Amino acid sequence: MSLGERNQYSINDRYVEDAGRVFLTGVQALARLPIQQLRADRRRGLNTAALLAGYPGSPLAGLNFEIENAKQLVPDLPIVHRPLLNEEHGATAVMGSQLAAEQPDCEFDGIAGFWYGKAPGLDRAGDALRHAVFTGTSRLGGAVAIVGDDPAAKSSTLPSSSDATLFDLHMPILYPGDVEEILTLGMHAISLSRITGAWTALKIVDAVADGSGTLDLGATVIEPVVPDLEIEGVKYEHHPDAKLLPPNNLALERDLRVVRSELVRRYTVANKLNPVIVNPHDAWIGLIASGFTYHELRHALHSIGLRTLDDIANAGIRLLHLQLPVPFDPQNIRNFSEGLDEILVIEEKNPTAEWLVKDALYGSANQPRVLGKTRPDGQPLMPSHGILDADAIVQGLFDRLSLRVRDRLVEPRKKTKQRELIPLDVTRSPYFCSGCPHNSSTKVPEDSLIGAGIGCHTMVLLMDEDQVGNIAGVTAMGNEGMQWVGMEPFVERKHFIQNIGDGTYFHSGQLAIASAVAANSNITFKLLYNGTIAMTGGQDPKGGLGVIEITQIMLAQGVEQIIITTEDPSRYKETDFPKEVSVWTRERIIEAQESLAEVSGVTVLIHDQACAAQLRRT
Ligand SMILES: Cc1ncc(C[n+]2csc(CCOP(=O)(O)OP(=O)(O)O)c2C)c(N)n1
Ligand code: SF4
Repeated sequence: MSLGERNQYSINDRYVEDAGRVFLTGVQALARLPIQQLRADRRRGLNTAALLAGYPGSPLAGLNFEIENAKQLVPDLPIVHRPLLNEEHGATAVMGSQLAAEQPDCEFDGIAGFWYGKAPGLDRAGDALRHAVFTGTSRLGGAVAIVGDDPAAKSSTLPSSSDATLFDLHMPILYPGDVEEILTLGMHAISLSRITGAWTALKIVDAVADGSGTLDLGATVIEPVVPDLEIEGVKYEHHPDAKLLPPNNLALERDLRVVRSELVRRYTVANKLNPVIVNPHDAWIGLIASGFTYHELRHALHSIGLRTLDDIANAGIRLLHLQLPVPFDPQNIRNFSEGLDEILVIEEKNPTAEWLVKDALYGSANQPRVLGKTRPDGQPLMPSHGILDADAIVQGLFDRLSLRVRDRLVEPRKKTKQRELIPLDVTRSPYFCSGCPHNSSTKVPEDSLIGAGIGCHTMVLLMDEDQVGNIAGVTAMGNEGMQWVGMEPFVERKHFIQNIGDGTYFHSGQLAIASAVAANSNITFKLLYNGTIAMTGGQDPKGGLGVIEITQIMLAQGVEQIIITTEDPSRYKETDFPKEVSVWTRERIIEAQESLAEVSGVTVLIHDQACAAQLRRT
């Protein structure tokens, strides 16, 4: 039924309905996934539940908010959302959801577990996820890591692509390229995890998370094919096992590398997850791409005149769409390569698939030339940095195709010449919101050396030294101040000021303060207490505490002295604090830092002022 044919359409249909056309963003499709899975389970007579856990400040553009919205619309479904203090805690909670099904008092047949986080969260949670992967998943539960990649670093300190990390974590990667594929591949991710006992990963790039589309829900229903599960004469069924000491952990390793990975291969083949889209009998070149990059490749082909699948076939191109790019079936690649002169692998950042293709073909007769990041003469072909969109793909693609079918191609459109910019009297770089507490809190005494922290206040990197001090750069979240521990013994300067947001403090930063005490460091942490995880959309920090409680923890950890600066000192009573803590008006923030710099050891300035954007929202 089309949207127009319906008498009424409600935006809630995207979560409530099971059939018909709905409009969804990528993030909404992710929030719909557990609903769709539990409904499919109920149709099969299964009494399953779902757990979603992660760090709310590591959202895929507000996934945590969307999960809450979706949950409320389906009160009949047992969906539990547990935003936690940081990413590794979320990963371990999802591991627990798989262990729950092994307990005799478990109330459900299985729990579908979803971990969510951005690429830095994946890096951070690596150890926790590795433990969860070894432990494995339950037959009617399943565990999926939803990983947000930001290849152009639009909202991150570093550009990211998680393929190599996920590969190393032994997680098969399913890579959707649009909203519909989020649902189909998301359903496969759960099914694959249940059948094989392996954790699976859904790689979501920002363009797909932020994208949107209207789709027919019927097209997202999958009927998974269960492959042959017999290994060494026995039908395999994984039982999650977290007794991770020898000899059990070694048995689990064998099981993971030998058995579960083989079942993943069989599932991929049985469910035709890596289809050959175009296969002309006279193909001379093969193109391989995945997810968002596959769709961008199709745009690039379109822009040089190969608009339809027939055009592509007539140019002698064989086209492979890897929906599960890692690990793929080597035989699949060997079949694909038959009769080809050349294979071009188009993937962002690391040449992970390119290496796997070469590995699959190594030693086979008449193997085609495999290209990806470089041309045969070693010159760059496909960029290994930044975002790999159609514009970035098209020239290299055109050059390779021109070798044989130049007459069928249209010259790539030259980039329009950059228009000359008229110089303005005023230039404006990104800046804090009006009324932002960081306007006051980032003021520093002259000649200070400052560590920037993660959060809105990272923008000090873009600001004048006169205003925010000499910035020594930024660290990974939770490591604030540790760069000074490594610098301090080797420089004449005796003191350092480190900015740290309260969201970061509760996530992991409090350990950095304890580490600085352990290292006898001479440092002032400036805790920018704005009451929210502001930069990622204004989430509540989980495990958050008030200023008074924080001062108690810090003093117990060995912090020497604390000054609280605030616009309203009457907020606190003198009796709230011991003698090491004092409350000053925010106008004295520079004097406060000068005073703390005179104290040897670790000192803290807590700037207590709410996020202005959050105040406007509430
Ligand atoms: C390990 C990790 N997880 C998540 C993020 C995403 N992230 C970027 S900024 C930020 C917010 C930090 O909040 P807070 O420390 O309170 O500073 P504010 O934005 O409020 O100034 C987060 C969570 C990250 N960079 N690293
Ligand atoms: S969102 Fe809040 S903390 Fe971030 S710049 Fe705006 S007012 Fe400041």
